[in-house]
This record gives sequence, C-alpha cells and structure tokens, in this order.
Amino acid sequence: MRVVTSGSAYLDIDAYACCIAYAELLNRQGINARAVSSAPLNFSIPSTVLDWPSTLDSYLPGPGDEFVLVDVCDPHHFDPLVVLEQVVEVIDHHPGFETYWTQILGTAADIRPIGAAATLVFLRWEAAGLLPMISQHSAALLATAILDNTLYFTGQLTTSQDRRAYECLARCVRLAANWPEQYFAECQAAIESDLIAALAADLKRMTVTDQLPHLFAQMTVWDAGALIRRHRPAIARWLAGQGDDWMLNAISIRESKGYWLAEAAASQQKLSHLLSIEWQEGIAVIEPSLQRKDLLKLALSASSFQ
Ligand SMILES: [Mn+2]
Repeated sequence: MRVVTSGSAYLDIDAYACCIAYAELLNRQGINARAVSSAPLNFSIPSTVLDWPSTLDSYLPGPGDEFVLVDVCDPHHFDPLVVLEQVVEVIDHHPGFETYWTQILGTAADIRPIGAAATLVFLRWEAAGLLPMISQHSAALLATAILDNTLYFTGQLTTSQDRRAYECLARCVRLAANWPEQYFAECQAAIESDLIAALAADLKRMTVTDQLPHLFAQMTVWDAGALIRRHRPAIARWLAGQGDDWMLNAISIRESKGYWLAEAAASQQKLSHLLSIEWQEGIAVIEPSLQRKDLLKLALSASSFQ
C-alpha cells in the first residue's frame, strides 16, 4: 500500500488536494494508493469544497506500507502515521530540505519553488498522459489549491506553471469564472463566524528571528479591509492576551493588498525596519501583499547583515 499523506499540524487545501489527486493518479497507474491524514482540516477548506464527492481514505497500518509526502518535507512536521524509513517519494514546494531528501531518494524527491504543490501534482498527471482521465473533483481541488496557495496569482512564488495548470484544470472542470471570489469569500465567512479559532489555527511563534513580532497571526480572505473594520477590537483583544509583541497579516485577495495590524510601538518598529511602511492607528497597508514566509525571508536576511 502506498500512503499519500502530509503534515501533522493541520491540512490546508493544497495538502488536501495533493493527497487526494495524487492517490488517484497512482491508482490509475496500477499502484494501490490511499489519501490519508490524521490532521485537522483548516479554514482554507470551506463547506462547498468539503461537499465535493471526494474524501480522504480510512487507513489501517500494514507492515509493507510505503509513504509519499505531499506539501511537506520537514521531517519534524510529518503526519505521525509516517514511518520515516519507508518514505519513497516527496512532492513539495517548501525550501530547506532539498539536499536531505535528494541524498535519500534521488529523483524521487521533487521539491521545487513553485506557487502550489498542487501544480506539481498537475504536472505528474500531464506527464503520465492521463489528464483527460482525472476526476472532476480532483481537478477542482487542484485548481482551488493553486488559487489559494498563490493568493490568486499575486504571491511571490507564483510561476507561469501555476497559471497554466489553473487554466487547464479550470477548463476541464468548467469552474465558474467567479469561482476565485466565491472561494475566498466563503473562506472569509467561515473565518468571521469563528474568528478566535481561525486566529489560533494560524498563529505562529517566530522563534528563529527577533526581527519580527514574536506572535505572527495570518489569514487570507476576500476583503481583509472589511474584516478588520468589523472585527478589529476582538482580534486585538485576543492577540494581546497571547503576548505583548504581536501582529496580524490579513491578506486581501480582492484588493491585492495586505493589512498589517500591530498595536505595540515595538512591534511596529520591527516591521518598519524591514520595509518602508506607514502606520496609521496601528494599521499598515502593503501592496502587493506578502505572506509570512516572504516576511521571514526578509527578516532573516536583515539579521544576517547586522
Ligand atoms: Mn502548499
């Protein structure tokens, strides 16, 4: 049995889509495979997507099982069901462990800087010549994962391959022209209806650098300006309860902007040190938006120059 799985903390739409669509491809190629995860799903998988006729598979461990990791490659963050010595393939777009995996797996380690791991799975279907056979739900999942992980093609890692994969998949599954808006608006509605859980689910403690606020919350929504206007007091109250040095990065797809919310002067100064930005009553507007990993890269290079 080939077990296609991902990270331990939570499953986002990219990991979820990759597990399901890659297990489907392996089965089409005559390899017995299952899409398996023991992690909770996060707010990037709204109910419309959950209602599509595709699910993760049940799994009972067997002695000869082999593992395929998708959208994750850090050995500290695998799903706990993974047996490290029995990993046979890695498909991912997170940097840091390329050499490690190439030494173990050779060409079976496919780790590349690209907007979405879903694009890499699309390329596998294409290379196998099986794209005409992909199920409607796998095509829709991969397309939606690409939208999400590339921030609707505004993210810094977005490549022409991500765009081509989306266009091809959206055509094959006849996604509505306004699907991007529908998708991000539905994620936003889910976040707003359970705001504290959403903040907690995507809050990271930035321990590797002191150039960023220690507590870094992030959310990707359709209209972050509106969300902040409606919920700022509750957001600030909850984050301040977690620590003094915090920020929220609210990525606004509709506006192609990011909103940074930080109320402590020290937190604002750390961010002003990385980018020339203007704070107005605790809010800085960033155009185009940046993801946490982009800011981390900035912060790490800033500290290496000190
Ligand atoms: Mn991803």
